[in-house]
Amino acid sequence: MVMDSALLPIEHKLDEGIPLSREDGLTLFRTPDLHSLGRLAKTVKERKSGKNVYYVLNRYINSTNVCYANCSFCSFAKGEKDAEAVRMSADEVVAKALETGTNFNQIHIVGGHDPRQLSLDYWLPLMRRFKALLPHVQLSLFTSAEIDYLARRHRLTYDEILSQLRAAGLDNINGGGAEIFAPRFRALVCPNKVDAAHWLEVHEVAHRHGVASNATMLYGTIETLEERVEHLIMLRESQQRSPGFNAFIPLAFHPDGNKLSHHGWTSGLDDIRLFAVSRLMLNNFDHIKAYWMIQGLKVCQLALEFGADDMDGTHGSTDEERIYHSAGTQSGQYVDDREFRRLIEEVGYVAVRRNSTYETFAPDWEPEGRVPAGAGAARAAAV
Ligand code: V47
Repeated sequence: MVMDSALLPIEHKLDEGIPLSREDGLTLFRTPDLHSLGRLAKTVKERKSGKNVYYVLNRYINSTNVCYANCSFCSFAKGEKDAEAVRMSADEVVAKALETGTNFNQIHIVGGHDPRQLSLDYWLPLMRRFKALLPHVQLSLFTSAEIDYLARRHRLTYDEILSQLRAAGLDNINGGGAEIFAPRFRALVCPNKVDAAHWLEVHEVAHRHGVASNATMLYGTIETLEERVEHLIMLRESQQRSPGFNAFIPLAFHPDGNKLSHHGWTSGLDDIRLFAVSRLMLNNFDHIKAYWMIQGLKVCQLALEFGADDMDGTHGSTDEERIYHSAGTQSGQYVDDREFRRLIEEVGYVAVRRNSTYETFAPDWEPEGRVPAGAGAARAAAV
């Protein structure tokens, strides 16, 4: 098979388990030989996870869209007086999570920099309620940008706040808020959000408290290839310092209704390349996630040939994801678990049900016992 000769020394390093350099990263982003790039990424991925492709039965909730960070890629954020502002009470969040039963393994909640809702008084009791009602469900809450906001608001160190969040049941921190770490990018696009050093520090402290996490990269706006590569290397070094990242998720820019709309959609080829390059650069990350709601089901199936080994969550049939739907995604809100498994098996992989920390379950696993209807409110009062 003919291969771009620039990829040969990279293939050698991959075979020897040598981490790739910045120059290698640029070569991977620039090679015209997408097929060889994909083959390398697939080989590396199959060394890690074989034919397994992971998915989670989860509930996805955006508990608030009130946010004053004012990031220019965002179509989701609203001011608190805005007619479209949504701010769920703790009871509403619990009721939403229980709406379609209890057979799920993760609750994924992301909100915004909301001065009212982003407070420990709201979150700690809510997390304890979830753990009392749904002990089998892992809490995948916040991005580290939200945790940084919470810490500053309560004048707590990251160590102090993460110890409280862990004690209340936090299992995993979502990977958002990373965007592109380069100071140039953050100054132009998200100047009011946690900087790179603090984003990484939140995750590193969390990992030391036994809280797992994910990492992301927002691509397709003003970032350079050098900035993408640097972002991946900073994540790799952070994982080296304080392991605990499970998955890396490339986030394709969605242009509808935000200040960066003129950049348009990413191409399918750029999406595929991102999966492959991140698989090859992040040798110390176990999983690369192709999140169907972001790149779409078909591109995510292709991504499994280009290094991804995870398709994220089914979501609940009454969930309403807002971040990507307000920015124009054509993906639906929900894929049932049988269809999810079919999508994975159809392209030659083995569908494996997991939770946030990648413990695995039989496809038909169900939690013991049932939460009676109305238990959310009744039990909540007691907790
Ligand atoms: O930080 C916002 C991104 C992130 C847009 O951990 C956008 O499994 C593209 O945390 N176009 C939040 N991206 C989402 C998040 C997440 C997503 C998927 C999986 C996981 C995980 C976590 O959404 C933000 C930002 O980077 N985002 N607006 C947009 N218009």
